[in-house]
Amino acid sequence: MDRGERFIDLRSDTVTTPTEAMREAMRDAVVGDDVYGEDPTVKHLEALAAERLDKEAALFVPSGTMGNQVALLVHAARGEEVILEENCHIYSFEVGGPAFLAGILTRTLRGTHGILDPLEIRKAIRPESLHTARTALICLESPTNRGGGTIYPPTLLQEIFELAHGAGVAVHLDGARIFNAAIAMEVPAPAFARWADSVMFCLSKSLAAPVGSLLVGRHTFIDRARRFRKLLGGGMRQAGVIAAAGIVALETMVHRLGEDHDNARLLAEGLSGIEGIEIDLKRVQTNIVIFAVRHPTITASTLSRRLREERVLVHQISAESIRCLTHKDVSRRDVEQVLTIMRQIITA
Ligand code: TLP
Repeated sequence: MDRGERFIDLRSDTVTTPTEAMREAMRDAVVGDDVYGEDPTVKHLEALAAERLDKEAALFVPSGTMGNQVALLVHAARGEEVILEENCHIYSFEVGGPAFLAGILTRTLRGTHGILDPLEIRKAIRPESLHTARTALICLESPTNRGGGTIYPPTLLQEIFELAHGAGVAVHLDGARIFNAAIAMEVPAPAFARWADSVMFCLSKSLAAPVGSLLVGRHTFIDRARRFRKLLGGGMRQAGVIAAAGIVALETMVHRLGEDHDNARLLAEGLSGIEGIEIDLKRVQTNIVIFAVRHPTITASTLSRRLREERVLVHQISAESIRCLTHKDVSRRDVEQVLTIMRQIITA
């Protein structure tokens, strides 16, 4: 079981390193100044992203966080309200961006493993009144992060989109891992994207590009988003160097995501047989595995620490819970090793 210095890193799929093909594409990228709109590789990536999600246009942004925050800035004016799930990334893990940057009110609802109920959304949309903030936007996250990789099926997205539009409210989809959802549900990504006015997805998570995310939507939306990206300092110059890796990511890394999902399932099923570990196997639909440690002598933090000593990295997300993500730098054999190590730690 000697892995030398190598860690099995299950903290996130953000830790993936670029492939050789990405590095080559980066070296050979034809570039220009993208703030002048002169970088052909960025343009190519943006066109490809729009095409892959069947939207009119796309904007390359440095991170998922910037993509989401730019979307909020476009969709909602100061003092307006946005409805979101209480554990979603935009609300919980973007440093208070909605308040700090956009000056908007956040109306959080509790979902089931991150998935919102359309009836609750309907109730939360405010009728027009002189006294209240206008509900401007609903943000959905799919696959969910803290929900454990759960997915909004297209029919549910459609229901929410139609009720939102009926009330004059826009929908933004944080689809950081939208291609994981597409592969897991065996539907094309546009089947999700069509039910949102804007979608953000990441290149630097399970698709393994080193940097970058895309925001997609209508031309009018992207034109406004470009201004806010500049305002937030996200106007990048010879960004074709990183966009080139993103093109390779979209062209070569989507089809292999099923492998990560199989490995996540293997991990989850193995964990379910270990004493003191509680896991809901139904929640494991993509590459995310969240489990609770409820053991008489071992806590989640002891387990994380012991795993680190054995060169396995996980992400402890609460006093009891641990999150693991599978990705292209974690093999089936790695998962088997992790399970063996976990059993050893727990039975020791
Ligand atoms: N998630 C990261 C970290 O924030 C924890 C991770 O390791 O999962 N939306 C979703 C659903 C995300 O999971 C993330 C990142 C983002 C947005 C933000 O993307 P970045 O990190 O590129 O700003």
